[in-house]
Amino acid sequence: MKPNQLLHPDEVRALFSSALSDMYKTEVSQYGALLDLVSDINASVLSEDQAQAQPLRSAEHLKRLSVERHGAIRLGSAQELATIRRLFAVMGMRPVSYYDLSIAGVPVHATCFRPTDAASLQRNPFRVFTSLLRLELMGDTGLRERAAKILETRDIFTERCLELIARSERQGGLTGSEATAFIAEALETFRWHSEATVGIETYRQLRDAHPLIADVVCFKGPHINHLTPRVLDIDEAQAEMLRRGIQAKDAIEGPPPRRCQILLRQTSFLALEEPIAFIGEKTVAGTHTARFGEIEQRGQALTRKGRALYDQLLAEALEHEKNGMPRATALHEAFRRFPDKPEALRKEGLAFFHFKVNPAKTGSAMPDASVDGLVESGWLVAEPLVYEDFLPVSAAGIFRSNLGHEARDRYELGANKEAFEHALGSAVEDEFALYAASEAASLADCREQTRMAIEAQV
Ligand code: OOG
Ligand code: NI
Repeated sequence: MKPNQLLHPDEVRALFSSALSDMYKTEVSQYGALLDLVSDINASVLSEDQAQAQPLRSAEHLKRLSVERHGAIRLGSAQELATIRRLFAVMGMRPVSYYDLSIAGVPVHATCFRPTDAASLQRNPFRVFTSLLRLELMGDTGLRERAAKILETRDIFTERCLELIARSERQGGLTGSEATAFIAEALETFRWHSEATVGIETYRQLRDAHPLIADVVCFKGPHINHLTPRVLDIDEAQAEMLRRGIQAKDAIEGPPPRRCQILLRQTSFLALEEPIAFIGEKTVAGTHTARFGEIEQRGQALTRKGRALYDQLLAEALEHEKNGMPRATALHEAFRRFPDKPEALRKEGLAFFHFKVNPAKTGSAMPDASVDGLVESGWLVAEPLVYEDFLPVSAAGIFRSNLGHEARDRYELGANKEAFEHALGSAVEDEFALYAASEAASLADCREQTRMAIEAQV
């Protein structure tokens, strides 16, 4: 490669994701143990469960699975969010979806930065759940103003990082050596700091208001708080965590176990209590809990209609749970009404698919039939399209189980997508539109392939 040739953003993202994973391994030893556990389970699923393994067997998909991670950070100000958007853009990651967690008593709203086109997702699907603290939800105005003042004085990006972001924007990318420098500088933003920027009294007051506020406000930067590998069998992962002495949270978030996996199921182990030096009139030793481990299993993306049904059934299950039914039974009961066969998901328009031409049929003209007709006559193979996003109720459950904070009621002020997008400096993308476009592109590819095969014969 020529020294001044620009690297593809997918390449920068793959390098960054791997560097972040290496840094986190040295910071949190349990993370390494989690990666081992997940790779053991994935290997055994791939060798034993043919049905699950089939669509994942292709070399492409396996490559993606072995590097697949998501992380999470929590930011304190509009300025920080706007700059992180520019930082992630260098790596081809764009903000998708708006998540309001105030409904679950967590004073943040969020988006997910991720690659959006199929080829980039395939190369490296690294994504970061990025939340912004909503100080306006704090009742105590005095404390709110103090928190805002503390946040105003910090700069979570290095000078050099800001320069390289601007350079990438000017040049339309970074060269290999610039990308190496950029990754090293960007890692500084995600690094853990064992020294707080405030004294222990301030920390305690903020933590009493909400542990999340203390986590965001009292440190030099938005330390990455978990990195999550993707597992193929989360029930097995949950059992194995307990067998290996990892203290997993008591229930898996998301849909119940099913034949056709949908959306996202997640479990985590509890946050670590870590030593911190609090800098006041004199330095005081204390602790802070923020970082935890998480594992996820990704299923099929749902259409708007499918998602509405999911939300409705989940709400019903939570209602049963409130009335004393165990979570697993409540989910099982409620989700009886969610079809669990690929044909039903497709025919009822509940889920998105990736279509492929059946290799046995290439070379003859594809009939001009409906998609259902083409699948039924064996022309098209419908594979599930992977869900690439997050679920707000699950995310709130993950937040809560790791903040050591009792569930509180929703905040009075509800969602405020406009304020979030204003802070971000752009609109967030609509996940449903992205899945629909991806499905449509796969169909267009199928038509193009059969057309070309026939032309080649003539
Ligand atoms: C983010 C929690 C949400 C997920 O996977 O849903 C999340 C956080 O604790 O900052 O990571
Ligand atoms: Ni997570």
